[in-house]
Amino acid sequence: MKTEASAQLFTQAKALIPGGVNSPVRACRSVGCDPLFVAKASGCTITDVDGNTFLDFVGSWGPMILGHAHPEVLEAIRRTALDGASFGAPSPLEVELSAQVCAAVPSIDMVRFVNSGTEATMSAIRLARGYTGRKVVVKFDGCYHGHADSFLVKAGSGVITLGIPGSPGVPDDIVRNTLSIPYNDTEVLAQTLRDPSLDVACVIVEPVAGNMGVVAPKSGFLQALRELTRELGIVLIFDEVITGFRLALGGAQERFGILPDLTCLGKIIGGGLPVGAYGGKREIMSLIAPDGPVYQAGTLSGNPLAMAAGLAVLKVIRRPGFYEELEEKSAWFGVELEKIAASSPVPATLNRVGSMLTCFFAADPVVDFASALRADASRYGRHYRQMLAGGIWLAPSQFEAAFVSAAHDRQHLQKALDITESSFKKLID
Ligand code: KE4
Repeated sequence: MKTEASAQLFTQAKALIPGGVNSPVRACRSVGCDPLFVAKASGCTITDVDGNTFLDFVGSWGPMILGHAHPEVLEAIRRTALDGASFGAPSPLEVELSAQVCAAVPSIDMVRFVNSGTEATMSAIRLARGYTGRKVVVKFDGCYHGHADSFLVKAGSGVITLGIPGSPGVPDDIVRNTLSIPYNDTEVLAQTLRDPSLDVACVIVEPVAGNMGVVAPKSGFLQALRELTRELGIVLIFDEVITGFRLALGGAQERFGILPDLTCLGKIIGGGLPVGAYGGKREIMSLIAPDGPVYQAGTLSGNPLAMAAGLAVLKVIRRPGFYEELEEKSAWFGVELEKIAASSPVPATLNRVGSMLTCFFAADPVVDFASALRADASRYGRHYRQMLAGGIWLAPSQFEAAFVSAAHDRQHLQKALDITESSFKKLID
């Protein structure tokens, strides 16, 4: 595979941008190769600057549920751009998108748009602390909520991929007010939340974890979380930056029937443009400035281009049968992958929820961070490189999700299965 143009760009980039990338996991450090630079993408196909094409199962880490360059999304951006890109003043599209988000997500009465998932989650915990007057944030090992100081404690995604224990630069008193406990462990959860020495403001959770690889909530885990936080007056925050509008129109909270107090969104609602959002009960959201004293702001928040892209995506995913079709092909793909994993010469296990999935190179089920860390990440690196050589674009980390989009058809998925099967056979040491 020709990679000269990518290599040249990477050399230039490394002199200008830390690691040559604008987000660490893209550097492909954990999968033992240099990153390929993307020239364009359409549907489920990505083309790099050397002209190599790949079937994309990263989807820009989740936003591209429709596939890339969807005509209705492009037209919405093009048309809106003709009237200006950003005003720093209210405009109609943000009212329209907020109405659709509030109508779609069961727990959201009011919503505030920001520019990234990190902004959404950092604002949500500030709001929870302001609402309760308490300090401690409880998160779960292996979950990732963006790079705000409070979250870089036993975090997933790029933090674990690069083996960064936490992050230098995060003051101890910040870390002291973040408790990270095992995902799916209701006993430790109850002990922690009931500990009288802790003044817990909120619990933030990925209702389906995507950042240690995909890990589903055990039966009763989310229910226990909801009941305990309600009993103890703790704000329950669902970080649905990945799962929002992915697992159902109403996200994981619709799929599992558990309503949090606050929800964080991102990725899909921006259609590929920078958008995050946080929302929830009116009683809590009304504390946000300028209605209330909890401050949060943003120059480009709610900008027309991003709102137009998000509206175009929601218009497509709200069409009858969209989620049923996505679920049906993802389920078929998952069953076929499980068959390949079961007959694989090396230990492999598949976790899938809806159209998000991870193949762990592990012999035992992966149900939390500790079991995810027992996966063979170096074997995943070999698999990654073999899949890329076969034309399949996977996440450059064992601790991420792969995504099926509306643009993947059975032929695309069958090709991915064939390449996966041949890659597994070559993983024997
Ligand atoms: P951003 O600030 O990257 O938009 O969102 C942070 C975030 C918050 N919550 C969840 C559940 C997330 O998954 C993320 C970001 N996801 C990662 C990939 N798993 C972004 C990819 C990257 O860091 O380059």
